[in-house]
Amino acid sequence: SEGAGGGAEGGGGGDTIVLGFSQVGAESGWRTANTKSIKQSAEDAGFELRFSDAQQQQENQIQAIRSFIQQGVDVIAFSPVVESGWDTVLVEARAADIPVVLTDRAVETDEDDVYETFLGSDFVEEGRKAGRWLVDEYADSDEEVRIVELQGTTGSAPANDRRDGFAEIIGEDDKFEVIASQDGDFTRSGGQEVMQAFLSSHDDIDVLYAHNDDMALGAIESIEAAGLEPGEDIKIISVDGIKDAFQAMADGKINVVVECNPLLGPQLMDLVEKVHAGEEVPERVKVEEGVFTQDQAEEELPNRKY
Ligand code: GYE
Repeated sequence: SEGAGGGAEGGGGGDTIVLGFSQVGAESGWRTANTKSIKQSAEDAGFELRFSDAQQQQENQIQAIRSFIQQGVDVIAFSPVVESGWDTVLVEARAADIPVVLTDRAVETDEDDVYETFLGSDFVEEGRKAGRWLVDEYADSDEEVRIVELQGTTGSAPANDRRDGFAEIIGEDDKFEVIASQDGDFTRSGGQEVMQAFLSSHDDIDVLYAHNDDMALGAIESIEAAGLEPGEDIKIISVDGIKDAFQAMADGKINVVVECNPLLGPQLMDLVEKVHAGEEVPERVKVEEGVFTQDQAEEELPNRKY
């Protein structure tokens, strides 16, 4: 009854769980795979999904969440584009008694009990994995290693955490220096443009650390356009593990990819069902992930699911 209507009393009370989901956008291969996984899993679970794409704007997400509250959906899930600025709308959801599940990215909040659980990767650990690869790679050299960093969206959890985890590890040895670090917004075009700028202001870049594959792939275009060999003249570390990045790794253009799994749909639907039923769920649910290097790329490529 109430479930399918989509009117002001669209949610709660019907048999079908109505899930409002606010997605960040469609900025990367990771995100596309994540959206697909969420849509497919909602369908498989028999939920009614109300899906909203925020085009990477926080105000669009806040608007979508308010609209879900007004519709009276059963559960709200969202992937917060940035970490801060959510308190008001989260308090509104709490006041409406609608459970909230954070997916993929975390929030910073001073409020208690404004979300049930956070399902997502450990981005600090991903940054550390990137740093550990680099420390290993240069273990036999005392020379300075000059690094440029393509950061994800400013203020987003993965950008903050991947920066911090990486800095923590390379900070143990003075020879590593991040000579430039800038926001490429997790997009190919962002990566391409910022890398071009890096290349025009520095002629001695040893390593690129890109916070995601799309930016790394965009940067490769700029590196090649500058007459340099990606993976050789400039070593490239990336995060996510989309197929295109594995292809680039098999081609020798990316050196290492730290995996970040976007296929969160099944776990998310499981958590949604539980919070809807009022069951206890862990406050934090992490995703298991690996690290892949060039020698594994060819063999791993056909196994990649995103
Ligand atoms: O790494 C990037 C995407 O939040 C983990 O967002 C996600 C990140 C992912 O745009 O490709």
